Amino acid sequence: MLDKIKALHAQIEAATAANGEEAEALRIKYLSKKGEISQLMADFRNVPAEQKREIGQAINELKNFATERINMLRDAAEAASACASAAALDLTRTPAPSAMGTRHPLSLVREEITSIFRRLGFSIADGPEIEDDWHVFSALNFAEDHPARDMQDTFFIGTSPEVVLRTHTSSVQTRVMEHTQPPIRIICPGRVYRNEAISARAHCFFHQVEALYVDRNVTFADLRQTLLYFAREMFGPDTQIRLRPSYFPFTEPSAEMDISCNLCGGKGCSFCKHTGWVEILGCGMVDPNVLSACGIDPEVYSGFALGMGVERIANLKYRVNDLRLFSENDVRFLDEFTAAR
Ligand code: 2NL
Repeated sequence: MLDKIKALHAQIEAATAANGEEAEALRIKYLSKKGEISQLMADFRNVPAEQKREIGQAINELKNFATERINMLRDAAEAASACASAAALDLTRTPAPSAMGTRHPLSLVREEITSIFRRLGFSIADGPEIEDDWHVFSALNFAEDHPARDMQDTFFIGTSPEVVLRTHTSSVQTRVMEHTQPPIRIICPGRVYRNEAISARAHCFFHQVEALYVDRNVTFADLRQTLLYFAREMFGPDTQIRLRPSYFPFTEPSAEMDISCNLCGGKGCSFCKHTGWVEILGCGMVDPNVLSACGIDPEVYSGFALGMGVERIANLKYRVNDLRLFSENDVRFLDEFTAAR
């Protein structure tokens, strides 16, 4: 019997397996219920008592050896076949395209506006969307009975003290002026809220970018040149601007800026209602009352400010004329901006 065990040991030591099936065949031949080693165990009953110890040990060792060796052959065969199929891969093939997200058009436009102003030395300022009456209205020279203070226009979320959702990002600028002495050169992008019924042309929230520059000797000429630079960076070097007198409580004098229609180049088309001009923003010299309210001496300093709606600029740049598209997040709409990413 010991000879048989030795012979099996030699056989198993010499065995090879080219693949998983051959390794499995070896397992069946030696280790299964009817395999050679099980057979030895069955014959073990007839071994004389004085040899049982020696032969029992030898069978056990053979079984352990066979298990280890056949497992090793199986693992090696599997690893080899994995390598072979990897070698069959074409590593130069173009990868399958994966779906990529897109930037939201309002983010694209906001970043374009802020980067133009950053090149002029403006830094970005941020502030709360939930505001108090003073930072949104009183500090900005709104009369006590101004219609914007009405529930019809403003979302009130608390009284005494009055807490509102900001209706413009000017509140960020009043906060900065309150705590900083000039020179101040800031740009304030952000979401603002108005109490309006939602339609293609109005929404209860929209996005604004406002700019503020306060220093000694800031003049309307500085404002005009800043506006011209902005318009040409944003809409192309041939863009013309014009300023029309207007009114805001917080600026004096105030103006609205038009640019030469970026669709027809100023010749007149249906987009500019055949005027050759389209309105893009409001601006003016900061009212001395606003500077005083924020603790800046209007006898020493002057400033200009401007504000624009991001949706309005996106409308001009991308011809999106229904405001609701910007907040519905329909992927068919958002996917149109893949190229602009
Ligand atoms: C518009 C017009 C404007 C301002 C915003 C401003 C801010 C301070 C002081 C004075 Cl702290 N003015 N901002 C000035 C003029 C116009 O926005 O049509 N926005 C969408």
